[in-house]
Amino acid sequence: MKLVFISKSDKKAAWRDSLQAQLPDLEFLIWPDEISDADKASIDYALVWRPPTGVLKTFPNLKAILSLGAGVDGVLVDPELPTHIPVCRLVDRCLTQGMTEYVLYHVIRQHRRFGDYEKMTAAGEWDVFTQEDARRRGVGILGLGELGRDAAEKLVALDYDVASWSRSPKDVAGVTSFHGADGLDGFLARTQILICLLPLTDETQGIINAEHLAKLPKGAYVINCARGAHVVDDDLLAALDSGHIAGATLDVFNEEPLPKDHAYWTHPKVIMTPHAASLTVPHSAAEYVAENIRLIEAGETPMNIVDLTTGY
Ligand code: NDP
Ligand code: OXD
Repeated sequence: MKLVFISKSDKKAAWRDSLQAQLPDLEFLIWPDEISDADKASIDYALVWRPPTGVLKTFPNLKAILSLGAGVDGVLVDPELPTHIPVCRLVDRCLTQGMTEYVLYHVIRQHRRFGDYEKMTAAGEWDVFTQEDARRRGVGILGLGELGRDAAEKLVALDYDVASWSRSPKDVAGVTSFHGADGLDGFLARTQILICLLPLTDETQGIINAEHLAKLPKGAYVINCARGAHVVDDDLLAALDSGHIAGATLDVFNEEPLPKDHAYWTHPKVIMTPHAASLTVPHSAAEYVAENIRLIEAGETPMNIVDLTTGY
């Protein structure tokens, strides 16, 4: 069995070791250095992150394309993507845990005004803010999938007033479910801290725009840890500058790395991380990838096949 690894990741060796520990018979070949044209027909699986356009179709006998990330926008963007084999998303314990840590940290930071305390300390000021009740803090999560759901459940455990917005209705204890286009306005109206955990698709691109930001209550806070293209940057900057939006935590950007002259770098109401909200951890993600390969080899359906019509 042979797998081609197509990614600029600096964790190639860790992936090779972790996958071969799970699947000792697997030959792990790194594209392009370890692949000759003659090898291509013998490759069974492609493990990929943002593969260059047209590369996947040069492997004629793939059984599946396995994504190194939860989001597959960087795979589906290829107009020559082979569509007769499954594309599988990554769902992984460490990826979910990392995202939940990120969301909880930034929600609590905003709710308890720890950012304001940091600024006061730096300015040598002493003051105490009112402590708000988490039960009165409306936290809204766009996307209640693998990542959104785990974050929602842990926010509920901390007593926040949590709502979600998804395509289909949800039934998660303590989470008020909104869904579909008709549910969006009601969701936004009660959301003081907005978290985006949607996949990037034609339907969700630009969803954090002037119209939707205006429907959030004044003083709302935005956390985007999904994809940069969910946000219309000029609209978010205008809402921050008008004071309608109190601040934003941004992990992902329309262009990555964020250009050095972008307004976000110096904006006093923006805090940023470099697409690091949650990273794929090879030793744990390899268990999931190996299990998917075992399923396919056993003639069974792999987990988390992407629906190419909805794009996630
Ligand atoms: P899932 O596919 O499990 O969940 C997606 C959720 O979004 C589902 O609840 C789905 O609704 C909802 N959704 C999709 N389209 C729409 C729509 N048009 N309208 C309303 N709801 C919609 O994804 P994950 O939770 O695993 O991952 C989410 C995203 O997080 C990834 O796509 C990726 O972009 C991002 N990510 C970012 C990372 C980072 O470090 N910044 C790390 C990992 C992921 P329904 O349930 O009804 O289908
Ligand atoms: C992912 C990511 O989609 O890392 O997994 O962004």
